[in-house]
Amino acid sequence: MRHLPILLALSGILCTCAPAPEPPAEVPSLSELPLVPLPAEIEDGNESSYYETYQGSVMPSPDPTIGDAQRYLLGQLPDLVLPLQFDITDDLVGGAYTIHFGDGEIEVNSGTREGMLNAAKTLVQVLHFSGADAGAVYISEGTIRDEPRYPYRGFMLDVARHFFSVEEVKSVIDRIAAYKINHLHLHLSDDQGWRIEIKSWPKLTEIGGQSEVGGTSGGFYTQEDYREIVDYAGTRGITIVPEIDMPGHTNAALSAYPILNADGKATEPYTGTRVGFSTLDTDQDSVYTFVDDVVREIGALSPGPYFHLGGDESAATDHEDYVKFVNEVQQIIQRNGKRPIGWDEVATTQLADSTVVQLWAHPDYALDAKRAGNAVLMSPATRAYLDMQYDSTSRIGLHWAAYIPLDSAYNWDPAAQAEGITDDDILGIEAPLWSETVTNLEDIDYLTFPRLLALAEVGWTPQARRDWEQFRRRAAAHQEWLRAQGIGSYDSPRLRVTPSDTTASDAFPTE
Ligand code: TNX
Repeated sequence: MRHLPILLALSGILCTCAPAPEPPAEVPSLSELPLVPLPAEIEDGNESSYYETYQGSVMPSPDPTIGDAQRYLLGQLPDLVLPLQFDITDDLVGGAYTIHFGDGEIEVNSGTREGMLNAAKTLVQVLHFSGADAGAVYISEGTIRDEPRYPYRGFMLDVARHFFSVEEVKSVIDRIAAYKINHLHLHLSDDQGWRIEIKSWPKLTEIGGQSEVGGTSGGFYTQEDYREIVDYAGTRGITIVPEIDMPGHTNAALSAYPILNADGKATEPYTGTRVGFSTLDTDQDSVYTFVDDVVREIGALSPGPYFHLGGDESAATDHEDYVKFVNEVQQIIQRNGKRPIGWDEVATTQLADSTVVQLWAHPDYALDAKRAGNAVLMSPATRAYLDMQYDSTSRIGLHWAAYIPLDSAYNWDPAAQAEGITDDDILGIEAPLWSETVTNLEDIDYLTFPRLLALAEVGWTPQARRDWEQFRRRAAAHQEWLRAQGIGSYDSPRLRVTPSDTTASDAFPTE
């Protein structure tokens, strides 16, 4: 174990150092705190411990393994200085970390930047639910030993059907990072709009960026905007996954460049919500030049390993052409140094070794992917689609896959979605928010919260530790906290039921 100095240290900070106040009558044990997602293991001690907190500032460590976690904490709890020590412990790999509370000191251990950031996110919740915002704090002694079930926990924002500004995307990043979501998939193009500047094909945004669903004016990210999003996400532990949906879902590109179209004519901009009517001309060399330029430019702006090629609902492409196209595009992505991801239909092509198949509608295709030795990302529309309505009274959202009340978003196991697919085959889970009916941050919050909490826990917490009744109580505490932060979480009847109302699901009011 390499020890690094106490980092949020106390020296040099002026304090009045009053004696510790009497502990409150009840200090909740660590395992009673409403942490979401629930850590893998919590060991409660017998005592509670008093932590002096100070108003002050600290210099984050120059070592990013620790410094980024410290910056995250400072961003969440400005001016709160705690007796907190970060130690790099090489055997805690991936997202794993431990936090030990005792003797007036908090010790955080991890071997990675990601693990330290996860620890910081847990600490923010521990401190909040222990009342640390008020100043000094009592916290029960004990140890949290935590690691994620899956390495990939994602949220997808469709910025194509409706465009969302850089500021809105940053707000989304802040919200999802708190629940240890570590990938933000941006659906950057579709029939209704092209949202990212490509310098070698400028009309994509000059023309294709102007429209959106409903005929309101769209928008796009300049490459500088996109970089700003990538950096903002990165410092909060989130990797951006760019998606350019092809060969279908391409009307915006076809309206900007007639050369991409089989008949050589530009299409009209499209502002409706139909799918499956557009296709790139898969027979043309210039189409592959186009794809290569787009992948190269976006890839150069994206430090993350993935490039999502879409590949869904290509009803206007002959299957033979679809296979040829997706095969070629996987090669282009790999040549540009990235790992392809595609919606589950891409499993009908010849999968490249590294391609990840994202299950949304077809468990059979996911099984084909597993058989071919490829990893699967779980986004079953009936559980994980945040654009599905909670019930028939939801003010926005669709319901073609299902109504998804909160317990339905919680009560599923990614390893039980397709016969034969186990955790070893699963890279992680992702919760997509398609934006046909979503126009602003308030809409995003309404459909995302509290369901994202359920999905974050599906992706993080060991299946054996997950329990709906227990989650419901923790989620209710978060609902209150979200609201206090101005985040308009949907008022789920599932959270309004009092704990004495037992577990009978038919006791719930309709959602
Ligand atoms: C299906 S899911 C789509 C999207 C729509 C979504 C609406 C998928 C790969 N394709 O084009 O926006 O349904 O829920």
